[in-house]
Amino acid sequence: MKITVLGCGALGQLWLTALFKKGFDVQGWLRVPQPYCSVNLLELDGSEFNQSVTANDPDFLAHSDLLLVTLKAWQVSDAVKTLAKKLPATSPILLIHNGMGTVEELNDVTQPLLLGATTQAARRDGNIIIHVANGTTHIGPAKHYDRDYSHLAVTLQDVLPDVAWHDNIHSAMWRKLAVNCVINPLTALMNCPNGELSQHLPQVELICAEVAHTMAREGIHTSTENLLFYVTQVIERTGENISSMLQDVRALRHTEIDYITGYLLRRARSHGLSLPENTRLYEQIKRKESEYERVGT
Ligand code: KPL
Repeated sequence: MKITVLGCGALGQLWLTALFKKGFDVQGWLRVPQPYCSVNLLELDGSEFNQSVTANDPDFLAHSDLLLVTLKAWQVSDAVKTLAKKLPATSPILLIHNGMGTVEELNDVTQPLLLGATTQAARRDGNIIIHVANGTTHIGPAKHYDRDYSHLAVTLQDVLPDVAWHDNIHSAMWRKLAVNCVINPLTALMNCPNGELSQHLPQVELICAEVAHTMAREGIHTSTENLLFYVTQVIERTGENISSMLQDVRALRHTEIDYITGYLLRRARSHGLSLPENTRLYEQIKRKESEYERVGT
């Protein structure tokens, strides 16, 4: 099985390593084309994986059975549209990123789209990627397809466990969205590790209530208590983590806010709902981003 991994950041290198070690024919795809991408991963058992992997080979792409996309949400649409022109029409594209809304941007893509939400944790430290914690990757079809792709979960489970298949992935995506709507903007604004949010539970609850309200309108069964319980568990389990949004803000990079809180607000608006707490957080992050993006241009 030939697999192209689009995006060679922390999550991309984690998958490239796992796929390579299992003997898959794999290549990376970098934004700035290069014939090889260097994969340097510090694994959970303390061992290091250093390997140069083929990259940006259009012929390899044209024969790939799967395109695994590990880019940031805001990079997905342009990059996938370009690669989809060369990928076989029947090869699925699996999108694993924070937030939602990229599927709507990829309406013209003919390949089947699969969505993934993961709790695998990896971060960059200089030139090395550290696999911080194992987790579960939930995957499933973005739309209804006549063909069944659940065999992919079986294949990927053997590569980087755990991988779970969902015929209806949307509730898993929304639960992850709830986590990101709470942890990402709050930690980015308070400049703190995830665990510190356990001291701000009233605000966490307000955000969860607004997400639960919107989810109910989307037809997804949940409650504020249920989301609050789930989100506080993630806050505890990832207590030492610096969230991806805080990392982006510290590095003066564009954040995924438009696909996290922004997506939530767009869905809420379509149901005639207003979400004051999430709107405030969204505006604060956009303001922060525009301050450094204006300076950078
Ligand atoms: O997904 C994450 C992120 O940082 O983007 C969480 C789950 C919040 C872990 O830090």
